[in-house]
Amino acid sequence: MDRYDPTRKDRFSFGLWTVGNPGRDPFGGPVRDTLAPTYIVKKLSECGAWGVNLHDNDLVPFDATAKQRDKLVREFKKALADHGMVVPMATTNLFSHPVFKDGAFSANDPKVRAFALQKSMAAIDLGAELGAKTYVFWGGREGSEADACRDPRAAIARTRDALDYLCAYAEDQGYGMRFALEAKPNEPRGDIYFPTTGHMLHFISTLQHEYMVGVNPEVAHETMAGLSMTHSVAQAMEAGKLFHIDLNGQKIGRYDQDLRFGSEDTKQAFLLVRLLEGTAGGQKYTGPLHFDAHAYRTEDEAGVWEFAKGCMRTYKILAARAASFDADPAVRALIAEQRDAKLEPLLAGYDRKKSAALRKLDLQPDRIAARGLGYERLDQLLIEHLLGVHGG
Ligand code: DIG
Ligand code: MN
Ligand code: MN
Repeated sequence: MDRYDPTRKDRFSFGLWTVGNPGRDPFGGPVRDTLAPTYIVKKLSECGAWGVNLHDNDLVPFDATAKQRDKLVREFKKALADHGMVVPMATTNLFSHPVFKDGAFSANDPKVRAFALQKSMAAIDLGAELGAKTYVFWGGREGSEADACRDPRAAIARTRDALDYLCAYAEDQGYGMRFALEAKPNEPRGDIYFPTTGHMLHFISTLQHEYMVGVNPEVAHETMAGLSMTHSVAQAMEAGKLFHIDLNGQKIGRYDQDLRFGSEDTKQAFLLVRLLEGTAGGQKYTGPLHFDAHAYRTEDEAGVWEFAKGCMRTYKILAARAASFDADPAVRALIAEQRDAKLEPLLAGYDRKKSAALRKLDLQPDRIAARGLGYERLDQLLIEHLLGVHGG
């Protein structure tokens, strides 16, 4: 045991599909046995995780009878209780069955859209029964290759209709759930609608129940779009819309790798953890820390649990490094230099007095331009804290 070993209070969670990933990929079949959901609960608990998430069909097979469904749910609930685990988040698989080959909520065929609503309501019922308070929508098939197949505005309108419908359903049932929309730019569709967290944040503002809808940004997906995950998450936090987060690792310019958290761009992972943990003094994220990732295809089952422990340990190590970075007096001094307590009040909240005072200032732009900002020193300190040269 050391200080980086995960505990329940760290709020780490994994989807059944993550550690249960059998290692198949578009070019090869599974390399690992399928793991039973109750076994996954036991093993995640032993690894120190707090929660386990699921798509409906991760637990209940697509063609299960009501009786089979109830038995599976009963056994799963017992495993959760036996191993002290919770279900923070649930979601619907609207992408595996061929019926969704042209999308689910945005599909041209209204029978497909009807089936997607039916399946989502049943899955929301399951999530509520398991205690999930966050419900994620990832529209993996909501997109196109032959883009003339539908007006993209129709896709937006249909998705809005579906989410307004399902928000009303969840409220009508009194589930007390919040919805979190997850963006991805492409894969498995050539282009996916609502490709980034920014697109989702605008879309949420057009929903009837926008107060109960937020986002679930994923590291790999924002990175695939060539964006800063940290900036996407910061905008979601600033809007009060970071309802959930999918943590993993990703190399830019690749397919969705869903790698172990922190295993690729460690500096970006550090900056993301620093933002989430609020070590620089800002608001802290207090929701589930979900690792939507899976072990390398090279791994056996033992490797899967090493993967899970690595996700959580790296998060805690980066959190400790961020705390030591922001406690470093040299860092605080460099960041403090950017402030001007006298001038800043004049820059927001227009009124005539303020603007008259502002316009009178002799700001001397050339003198300002000549000043060095010390960011090389600041970033070098970040690298040195990250590499363990400073701090605990
Ligand atoms: C993929 O990134 C998606 C699906 O795995 C799931 O619907 C969602 C929840 O984490 N992420
Ligand atoms: Mn992904
Ligand atoms: Mn995800």
